[in-house]
Amino acid sequence: GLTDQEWQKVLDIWGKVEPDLPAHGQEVIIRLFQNHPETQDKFDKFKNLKSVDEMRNSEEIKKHGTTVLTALGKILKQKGNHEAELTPLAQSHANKHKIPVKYLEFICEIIVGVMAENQAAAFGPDSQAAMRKALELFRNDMASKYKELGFQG
Ligand code: HE5
Repeated sequence: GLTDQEWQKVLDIWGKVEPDLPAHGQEVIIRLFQNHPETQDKFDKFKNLKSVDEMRNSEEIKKHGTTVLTALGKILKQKGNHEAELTPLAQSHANKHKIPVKYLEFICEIIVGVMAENQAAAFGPDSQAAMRKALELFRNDMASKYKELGFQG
């Protein structure tokens, strides 16, 4: 788990991201599709978007990015006691959307990267390390749920 100090760092930096969630979310999804094109195939809605320009102009991408980061923020705020928030997410991502753990790794790394660019001053090495730990905990717990559900993600 994380120490109280580490959670403090995670929630401090998240507080800086939150006012600008749609911009961060949009960037995260676009970068996920650019860096890992196979992830785009999981989205029926977004499969047809070819260029970065088209992605930037898609309100749906911005909306989905906001949805993803809102869900993640709710989980982070539980400071590890996120069972109630995680369960429905694991169920839908395992059973319905079929999102491998590897894709969760991709998106988490991109989230850290986008935060580092947009919040350079506030997101120092110790904050980055704390955020990485929190995201690792999230992924590990998702992976355990996947296993329970029989999804070899
Ligand atoms: O599952 C839902 O609610 C419990 C539906 C809305 C939702 C989706 C859908 C939410 C809240 C999240 N995702 C959240 C979330 C947090 C982690 C970091 N996601 Zn999600 N997703 C949804 C992730 C990570 C992640 C990685 C990848 C490749 N996710 C995906 C893919 C994905 C897909 C395909 C969908 C459903 C399609 C959709 O809503 O398209 C607009």
